[in-house]
Amino acid sequence: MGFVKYEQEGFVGIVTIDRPKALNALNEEVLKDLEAAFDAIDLDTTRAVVVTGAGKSFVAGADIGAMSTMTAEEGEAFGKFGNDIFRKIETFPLPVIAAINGFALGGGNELAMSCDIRICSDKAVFGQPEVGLGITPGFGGTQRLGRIIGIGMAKELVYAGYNIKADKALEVGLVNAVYSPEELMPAAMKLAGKIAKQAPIAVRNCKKAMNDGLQVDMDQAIVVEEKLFGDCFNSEDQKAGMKAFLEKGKAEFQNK
Ligand code: CO8
Repeated sequence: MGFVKYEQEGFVGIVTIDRPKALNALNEEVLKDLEAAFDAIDLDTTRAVVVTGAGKSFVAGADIGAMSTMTAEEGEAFGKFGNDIFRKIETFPLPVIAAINGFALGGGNELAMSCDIRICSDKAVFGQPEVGLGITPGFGGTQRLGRIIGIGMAKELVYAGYNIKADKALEVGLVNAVYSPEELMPAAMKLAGKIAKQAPIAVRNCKKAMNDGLQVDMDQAIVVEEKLFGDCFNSEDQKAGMKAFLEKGKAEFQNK
């Protein structure tokens, strides 16, 4: 995992894209390392994950040098390669927080959007500049941006290809909060820590219910929720959480 670092602090995993010389641009190797980092996460001992970038960039996009000589078939295959990994992150059983420390352009914004929650530093810059390179977004940008910020603003950003700063990203709902660079990781860890204190099976079921429900109509979506709600009652943590409430205490959840 040369281009991706993994650290664990308590129940929180920290994945850092680490190719600062190229502003953490995503080539096949970086993407493979990113996938390997997620594959290695221990679901018994981890309850939330934070993704960030080393240096002044989150991820400045897919590697333009690597893409520059691709054929149509190779381009499609590279798109699928990245999409499969980003979909793995989007459907990863645990909540994933993107702590966006700098440039989140093209594939970088797409990586951030495959995470559940985005927070950023006031130095962050977002955009889908692909049309300026003669391509469409290829790691989910044409699909996720409209779902997150609404299709009207998404079309403006994708067609015009201009970048936006952190304050605008907050205004359009691309990020939930903006911090100074020094405050960003502590804020990400605090939020991850709050998530990690909740009943882990319930949190995982919430993620699955919210993600899966978005794929189907409301009648089916409600059934998705009912099943995952019901499933929580198989857990010891449901019993512990409710017992603690009734006894005016606080449960220490066991992820069981
Ligand atoms: N790919 C490859 N190298 C990159 C990339 C990138 N996306 N971004 C930066 N780098 C490299 C630069 O080439 C430079 O390398 P070197 O030092 O060897 O010259 C180094 O990183 C530092 O970059 P700069 O000197 O340009 O740094 P600045 O601070 O002056 O500028 C910017 C920073 C504004 C971020 C600038 O680097 C930039 O515009 N980068 C490109 C951003 C971009 O267009 N990203 C979108 C790429 S397309 C994409 O992501 C499509 C995703 C879907 C793919 C689907 C596959 C088919």
